[in-house]
Amino acid sequence: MSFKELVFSGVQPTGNLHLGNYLGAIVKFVDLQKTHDCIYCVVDLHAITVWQDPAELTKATREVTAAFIASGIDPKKHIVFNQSQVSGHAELAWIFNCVARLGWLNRMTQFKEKAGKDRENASLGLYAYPSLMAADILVYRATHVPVGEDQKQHLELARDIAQKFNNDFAATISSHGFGEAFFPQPEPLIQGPATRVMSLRDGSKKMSKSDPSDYSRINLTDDADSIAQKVRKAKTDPEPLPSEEEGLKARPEADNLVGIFAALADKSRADVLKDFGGAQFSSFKNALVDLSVTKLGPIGSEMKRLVQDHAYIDSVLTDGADRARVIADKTMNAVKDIVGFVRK
Ligand code: AQP
Repeated sequence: MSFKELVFSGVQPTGNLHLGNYLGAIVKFVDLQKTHDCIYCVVDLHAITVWQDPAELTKATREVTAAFIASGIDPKKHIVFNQSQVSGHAELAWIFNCVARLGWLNRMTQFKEKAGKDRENASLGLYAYPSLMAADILVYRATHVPVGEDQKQHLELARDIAQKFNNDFAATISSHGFGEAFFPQPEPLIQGPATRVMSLRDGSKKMSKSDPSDYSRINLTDDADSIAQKVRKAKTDPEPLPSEEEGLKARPEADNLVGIFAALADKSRADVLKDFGGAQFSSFKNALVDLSVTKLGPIGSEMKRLVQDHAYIDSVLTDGADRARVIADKTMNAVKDIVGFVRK
């Protein structure tokens, strides 16, 4: 069965939107607008799987929306909204909780990392997070999902859930005229030189919103001075840059900075090394500061301007939610018929 191509992805409103979120996800969101219909969601239901201060959650929701728009996402041509305004996400997630197996969720490494040692005290929502993520995608029957490398396992789970739903309900899917499969197998789009941007302080750790050190990440709202300071303080090793990619192996910090440069300049790592092979980090870092400030500066300024305009941002989210709901409701009506729920 073929499905109409549709892109879906989400970003959590949990503060400190950083270069990893930008290069791993948002840049790709912007690109995909040229070729696909796209739905981009501020996933506030995901955010509350760990405690969020309500006022901060509201602020961060507007900030992520502003980041989308400032980066070049067009909320008129595509759909931008916050998850909690479309109840189909939570409804479908419950049905998927009854399709997914405990054994599948037990294998999720992100839960293990985020719950840490105090697993008994983690929220049930944090455990069920990947089932909600499957619902986010599949409530639109989306076929393509641009994400960073860290979301690969969750995407695989979404595919397993879609497959099991299609198998478990094969008879009613067919009798209601949906052919052999109701849900598509969503494809992860994990491409380019920066699918996993690492911490500037430790090349073995992912750049992350929750890292206590602000020097570990470049925030989208950082000004030119902060960007310069963070890049100049970024951990490196004593060797000059290699001329070939092979030479980046076993040099995680060098690999990370070259990958960031490549992604910002829209080049390959190999091309960056053609220009900087043999250079000392001091001169490479100067070039990286210039490039980062040129690329991120205008986005940060536009974000700061947009977040002040609550009325505009909230109208984008409400308008997007109205349009998303039309698609989600259609899916939910079909799912309810397939599962056997009585409805109006
Ligand atoms: N370091 C990264 N490199 C590349 N892509 C990344 N993404 C996140 N970090 C990196 C991608 O950004 C998108 C949105 O992420 P999210 O907001 O849903 O949540 P996250 O992955 O939990 O972000 P953080 O910074 O890692 O938060 P904490 O600190 O809470 O764990 C996703 O597509 C993600 O892959």
